[in-house]
Amino acid sequence: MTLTRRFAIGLGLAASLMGSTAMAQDNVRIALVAKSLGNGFFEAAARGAEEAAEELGNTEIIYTGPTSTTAEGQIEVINSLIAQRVDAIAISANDPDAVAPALQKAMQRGITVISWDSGVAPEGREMHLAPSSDELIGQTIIKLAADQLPDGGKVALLSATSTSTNQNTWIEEMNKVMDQYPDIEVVATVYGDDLADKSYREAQGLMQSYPDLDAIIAPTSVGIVAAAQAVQDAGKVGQVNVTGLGLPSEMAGAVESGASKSFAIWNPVDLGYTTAMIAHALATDAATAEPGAEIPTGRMGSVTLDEDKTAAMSEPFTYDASNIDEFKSIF
Ligand code: RAM
Repeated sequence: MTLTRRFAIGLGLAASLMGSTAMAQDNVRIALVAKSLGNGFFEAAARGAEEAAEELGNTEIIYTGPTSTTAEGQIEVINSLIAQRVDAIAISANDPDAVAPALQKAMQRGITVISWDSGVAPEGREMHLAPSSDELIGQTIIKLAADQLPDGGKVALLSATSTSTNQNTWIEEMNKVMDQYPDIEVVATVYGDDLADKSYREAQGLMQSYPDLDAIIAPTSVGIVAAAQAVQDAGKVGQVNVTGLGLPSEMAGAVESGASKSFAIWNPVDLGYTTAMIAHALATDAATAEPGAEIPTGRMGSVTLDEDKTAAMSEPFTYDASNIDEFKSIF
């Protein structure tokens, strides 16, 4: 090889390296932060975010989160994302307040910060995307239980973590309409922390403490599956109905066994897709997060921010034996 040729190859290599670096720098890097990894709900949302990235082009989704559902774990993740200088952080928070200072630091460094699914306190984010109206979700979870209890009965709540913004808000909204259900008594609220084994043990504990329990309402996709398994293992199918919020793909067995008569959820793929679209629009200054702003969201249309800079998506959909087969392969 001649010197000239070697030089030419060297130049070419340098140019292509520079080219790829420039391209990588041009990419809009959006971090989608889950409450924890290994949760099918967040994995489905990440699929939606990837779909948005493909449509947008030059966009990279960094799907990440702690291994356990703690605010401390999320703070570590946020700090590492700040160090990586991502363009946007979209987080489903394990605690609305504890993660706010780290997110404020991110915003100070010019990173777009939004919350989705489980909100961050207003000072820690530019806006929040809720999957549906909180009132509607709260009303839906108690109605699902009540519809199976025409003569009333005892129900217990199996939630996620005790600091989880979304579950706490939904339970609050549920409590506001309990006067419509005078024959239904909520006997306990326990926390499975969105961990399968803890949720399972908490469900077992509920059945032991309240042998005449009629229903477990789990407004968490992890808790509902664990509760249904606990009911099946305790031989209480037909006695304790498990309902709340879950994924058809994960609840198909529970509906088949009869442990769950019905449950609800919104489309997590659409939620992740919309989150990524919004994060991209804000990070590229195509939109600004301010009250009244209408932010375009690709195939989902657009969202409009309210006074708290929160937008809500569609209504939750109910799944039961009549339609679960249709949806179990989708999410
Ligand atoms: C779990 C998480 C998530 C919630 C769903 C319904 O996966 O707690 O935040 O939205 O359940």
